Amino acid sequence: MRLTLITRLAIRPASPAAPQRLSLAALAAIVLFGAAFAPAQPANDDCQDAEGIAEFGLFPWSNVGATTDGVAHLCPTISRQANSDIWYCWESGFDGPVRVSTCGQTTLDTIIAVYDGCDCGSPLITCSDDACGLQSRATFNAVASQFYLIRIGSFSTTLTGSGNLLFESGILAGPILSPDGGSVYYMTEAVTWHEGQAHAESLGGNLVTINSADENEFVRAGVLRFDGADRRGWIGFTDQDREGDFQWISGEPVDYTNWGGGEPNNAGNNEHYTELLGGSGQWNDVPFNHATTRFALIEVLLDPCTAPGVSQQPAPAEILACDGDTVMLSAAFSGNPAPQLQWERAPLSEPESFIPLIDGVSNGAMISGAQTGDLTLTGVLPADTGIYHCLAYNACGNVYTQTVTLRVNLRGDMNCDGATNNFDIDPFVLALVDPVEYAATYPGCDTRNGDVNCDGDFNNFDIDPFVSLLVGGP
Ligand code: 2F8
Ligand code: CA
Repeated sequence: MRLTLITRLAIRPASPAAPQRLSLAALAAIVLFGAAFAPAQPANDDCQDAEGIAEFGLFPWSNVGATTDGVAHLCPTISRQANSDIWYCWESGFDGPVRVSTCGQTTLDTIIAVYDGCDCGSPLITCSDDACGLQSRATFNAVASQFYLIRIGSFSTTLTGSGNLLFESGILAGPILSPDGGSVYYMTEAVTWHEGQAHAESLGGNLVTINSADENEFVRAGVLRFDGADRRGWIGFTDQDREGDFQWISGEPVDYTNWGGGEPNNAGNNEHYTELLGGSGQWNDVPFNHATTRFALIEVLLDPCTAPGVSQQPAPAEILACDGDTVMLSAAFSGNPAPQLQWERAPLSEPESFIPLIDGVSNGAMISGAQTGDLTLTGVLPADTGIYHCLAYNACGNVYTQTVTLRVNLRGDMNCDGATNNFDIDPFVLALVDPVEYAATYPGCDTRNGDVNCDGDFNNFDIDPFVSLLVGGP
């Protein structure tokens, strides 16, 4: 503006009566006046000064006083500069389609562009000119914690203004569970069929595959017209690979079609993508970038619920431990959804009486992982002797692992009276020198109680540790 005034002043013929001094004074005054009242340049006028914003919500902006610094042409569909552009660096907190718009948020005729990253020069993802009157709305697939440059400008080369930038989920409907429970549907806004398919993939699915008249009607009435509004929607049916050979982008077999009369007709020789008409429910082939917005009808197949199965059994089936040992039992399971787990224990004398274990101290052993695949018993004692198994359960069923019988011997308790003391000396010697006589004298008693050094064998190497145990030595 100031330059324009100076230029006009310069080319205006000077009045012969006006001394040069006055012209200079006038010029200075105008320059000062202009400087005082020129609109301030927005702090985020230039790309490198993009303002950081995050998450969904409304963000006020003004491009009054902004200069134009972005590339001249945005999208192939908009042969127009985003004039007086200002910049934001938006961090997504969302995985999936996101809408950024000025719709209903300004009276200025806007253009919006979205770039993949906040480095100036990041590649363009998408842009929008008139999506809702003269205002703009761009929908793109965002990844949580990723950054995106957002550029807002005027369509006009002279007009600027202010308003809000609205970030919201691009999912307009859904998830909507299918009647058979096998999939969920979503609807997002999409300008092209390919953008719609990209939205679908970001949600883990595809543009919808329709396998029956019932599904066609459910998608038409329950998804495309979920709020009653009449629309047209993209479905995942395309002959992009071979003219006339329509296939589902999901790869599912073609077992149902609902073409309108005379369709598909490949009008103009470039109709390779299919729309579902919200009124009749019939299908029509159209170009991928059909000028009027088509909404993306998306289907995400749900994994079928499966009962748990044991993929790793705890082993071995018999464990002999010494008191004080750490014992680990590991199991793994299949199943969808992932099953919940619970280790249980039954006494040897009542092998059916399982009691769930919880993390903490039980029978003297420190227990952890009682509700995970890995049960750890730290510092086991004879009282931890028992039968162990793990229960896995989900909404579709349950399964038990095989059992593991754990025996924890009391070191040196050779007469099996539950204590280690001097009364164990004679049976200890007897067990070493005459195991048969020992078994006859102490029926049910296990010579492995004599494995005091806990090396897996009962032999002469256990004598010194046994003596130490009795006298309270190391
Ligand atoms: O008459 C059916 C015919 O109508 C239009 O073409 C004139 C449709 N094209 C678009 O909507 C772009 C055809 O797909 C449709 O077959
Ligand atoms: Ca057609």
